[in-house]
Amino acid sequence: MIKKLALLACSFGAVFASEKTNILFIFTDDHATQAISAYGGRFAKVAPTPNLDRLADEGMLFKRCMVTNSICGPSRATILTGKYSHLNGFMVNEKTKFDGSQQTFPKLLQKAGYETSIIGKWHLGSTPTGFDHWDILPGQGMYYNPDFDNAKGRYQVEGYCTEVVTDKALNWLKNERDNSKPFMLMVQQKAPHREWSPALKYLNAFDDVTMPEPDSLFDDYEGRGHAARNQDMSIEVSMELGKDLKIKEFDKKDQLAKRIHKRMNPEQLKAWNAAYEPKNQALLKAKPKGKDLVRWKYQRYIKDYLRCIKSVDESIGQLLKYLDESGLAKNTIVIYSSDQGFYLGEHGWFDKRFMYDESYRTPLIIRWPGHTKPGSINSHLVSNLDFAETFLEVAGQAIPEDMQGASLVPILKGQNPKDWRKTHYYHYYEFPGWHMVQRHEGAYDGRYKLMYFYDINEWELYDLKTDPKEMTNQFKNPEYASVLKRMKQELNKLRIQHKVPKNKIKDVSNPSKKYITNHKAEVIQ
Ligand code: SGN
Ligand code: CA
Repeated sequence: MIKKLALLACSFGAVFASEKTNILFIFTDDHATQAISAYGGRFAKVAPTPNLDRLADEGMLFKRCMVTNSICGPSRATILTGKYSHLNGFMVNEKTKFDGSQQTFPKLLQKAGYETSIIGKWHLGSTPTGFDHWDILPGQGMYYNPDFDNAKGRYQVEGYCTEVVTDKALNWLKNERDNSKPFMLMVQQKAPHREWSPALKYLNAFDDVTMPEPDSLFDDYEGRGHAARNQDMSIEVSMELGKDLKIKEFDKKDQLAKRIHKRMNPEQLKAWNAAYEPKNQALLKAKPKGKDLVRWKYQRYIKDYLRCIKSVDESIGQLLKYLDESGLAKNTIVIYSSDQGFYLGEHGWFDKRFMYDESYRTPLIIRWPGHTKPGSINSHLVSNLDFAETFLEVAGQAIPEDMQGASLVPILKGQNPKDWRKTHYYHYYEFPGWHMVQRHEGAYDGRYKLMYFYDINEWELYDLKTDPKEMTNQFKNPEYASVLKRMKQELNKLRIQHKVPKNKIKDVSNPSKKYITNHKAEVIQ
């Protein structure tokens, strides 16, 4: 009888807040799993992630969360819709606007009586739909004294972006939300996106540490194809000493001035200069060349990146603390993820886009008290394609037929669903574009990965068991003939299953833009 009444109440839109699970989705931009201690990668000992590690200790860490398309807007559109880029229409950054009239999980949660809110980076071009509250960074957003857009217009807030977004999220939770409703809050940080600008208080963190280098920092791409060779994302050539590495003497395009110096008040600028100037002057005096300069760039890059992570992690700590203090923790599922992974020097790179492991894999850590066994580690092939479905099931809602992923709820409850995907489909579309990564699609089964760069008609096949760093393309190796045949069949099956258009999708990027920024590595004279 009670159940019936509750159902009746639900069908009229009224929901008992205490019965529904709240959803806190914490999302960052470009956070690689290598930079989270709990993932145990190269930086396990130095990554400043005690709060993320705590979340993993209290929940489930997914080792194989693969993205559908390793780039910002498309990843966000996949999460909102539970659909691949070719069906949600958002295939590349910048040129397209997200069609907000389509079905999204926040809209479905609203119908189920949830109050929905998004704070921070949105990066989908259009005005958010499906949110009762939105307060977003325009475009990529700025690290220092960021602008925000909300229903009333644009305004600026003084402070460091990660902290400002966290304060806004805490304020919404404490003072602004409707306590009679369950909530779904998306806290979306800009950090640790390029140009990796840290909070002033952390500018000198890691000064005494030498960051471990990846084996492939000086990769010669032997054994790979033209796509890996001809990208524009190497630390050596593409990473700028000015904007990226914060040396004003190299700020030829005025980007350092525009993004950082001119946004700061005199006090902030003074603190910023006090931290960077002595280190910069030492470099200009030492004039390292060749590999030594690449090594210096790598150290500055990784330190700034991890300094950004310090604030991200601190923010997570504050949010978890509030959930504890308010008593909300036990009835709130907390999800941590990022829009994709990132190269932290592997293959000599920064940025993402490729289906190679470091940018194809994204962090996913979920704490769901009373449902998920603390400290569990999962290896199922899951995806950002599954997030919408998961949130809907957590909220007790039906999952629409046209969503293409599957709810993670059974996995979170410790089950081993027999029909879980055995292969995952990937497709990247942005060429020509930033960093000049060829368009490609591919299939991955947890061990073998088949990639097809269709515009240059080149295939690559990797065996991640024997070659986890993907250094040797086995496509032409006869020993892999049967694997290749099977993976090609899998790719075809996935294309049909996910309704990928048969004809090659026309170039959807913006060819009028000149993307290659540097053709030669900068030198310090
Ligand atoms: C900017 C960055 C690129 C980055 C894209 C996409 N350049 O254009 O390095 O790949 O964003 O990033 S920057 O000089 O402006 O920092 S994404 O996160 O939006 O996909
Ligand atoms: Ca990103």
